[in-house]
Amino acid sequence: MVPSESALAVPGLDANTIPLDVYRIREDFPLLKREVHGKPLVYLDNAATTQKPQAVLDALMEAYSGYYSNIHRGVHWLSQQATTAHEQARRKVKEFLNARHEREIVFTRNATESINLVASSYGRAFLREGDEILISALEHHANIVPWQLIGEEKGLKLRVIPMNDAGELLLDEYPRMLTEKTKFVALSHLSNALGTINPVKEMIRQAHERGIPVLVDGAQSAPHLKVDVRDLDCDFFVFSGHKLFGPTGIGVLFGKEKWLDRMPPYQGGGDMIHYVSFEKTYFNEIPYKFEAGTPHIAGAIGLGAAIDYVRAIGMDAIAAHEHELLEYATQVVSQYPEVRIVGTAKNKAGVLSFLIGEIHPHDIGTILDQEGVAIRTGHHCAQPVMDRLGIPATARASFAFYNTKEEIDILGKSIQKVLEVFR
Ligand code: C6P
Repeated sequence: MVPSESALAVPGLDANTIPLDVYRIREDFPLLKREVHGKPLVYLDNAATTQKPQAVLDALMEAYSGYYSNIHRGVHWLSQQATTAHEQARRKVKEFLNARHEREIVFTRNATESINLVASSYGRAFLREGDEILISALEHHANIVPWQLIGEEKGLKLRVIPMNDAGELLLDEYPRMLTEKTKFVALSHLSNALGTINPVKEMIRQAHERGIPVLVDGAQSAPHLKVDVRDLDCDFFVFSGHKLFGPTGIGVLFGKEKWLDRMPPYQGGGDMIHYVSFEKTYFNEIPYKFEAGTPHIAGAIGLGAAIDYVRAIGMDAIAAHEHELLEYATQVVSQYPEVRIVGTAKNKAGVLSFLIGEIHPHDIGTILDQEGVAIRTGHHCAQPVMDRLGIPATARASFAFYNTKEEIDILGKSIQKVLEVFR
């Protein structure tokens, strides 16, 4: 098959990317077949969470009905089956991210917990009063508040790389902000509020030139772009299973072995120990040192199935399809002079934030819902982004590989409805 033109237009994508068969793929998602308010569901809230393919639902069912047991504990057959499946999932995550070793993959609840783990553990071990942490103006609250918490405890200063009105970071400012006081950089890879893709590889290179470690918040990038933590050379990378077509309650922290080895445990309890006495406890090796208590066993297995699923489609094909949807949606909503797109970075992924005249985004969301169109409205847990742009909220359509151009046409017609209601 010949790649479509827009597949070729995506920066950094392989020109031989084969377009995906969206109508075939949709058959794999039971929920996409349902109706809402008597209309076919148009699910455009994928930045909040994603729908699950049958393969993930089957893997969950199989985990609970076929070999469910606690892991790392039992000599019995079931426990060994469950342990093997759980550790296989870790291997799939390792391969998905191109990490060097399974030891670098810690299972958490979600991206938020992964960032909290790093802020708390790395912060306690390595950060001192007066040190500075550098984040960006585009961060989700999950990559702001954990740093404020450890910052208050240890007397750290949070500094913020500014952005322009299009939602692009001011990259000329960035190297100037990396001073001898900067001891950690934490950056979102893809902004959930505006869709901006940050040039994290180059930003990591500049931080590393000065010996500063970098965490990448990949909550939005891992499901939509090909991620290679070795190529990025990031020290930490986090994402959530539920945004990657996997279950809720399972997340990932990738950390370079050299850091995870030296960082203290985040939580104490079972499984994270090697030996416990009342006098002293010896901790387990990584990654188990960071996985206290019974984990979300089926969740990890379901995430493994989701990774198999997206890899079978191909991350390049996914990125190309979503890029095409974003371009088409931008064109469709731009027909309405009342629509203002919020976030116009040159390098953007499948997030379209917009306003319609003076209409409150919640009203937009409510009218769209009546048409069967699910979008998110509000500040998207990125209030500083809204403050910077001088707006309280946006309406946000966010795309996944199972969305179609027909669905975007319905979004367009629904915007027309909003205009008619408020005219
Ligand atoms: N953004 C959105 O609608 P959790 O909740 O831990 O799975 O993900 C947190 C998170 C961290 N970073 C970024 C860039 C994110 O977008 C999110 C989650 C959702 O935009 C829910 S607020």
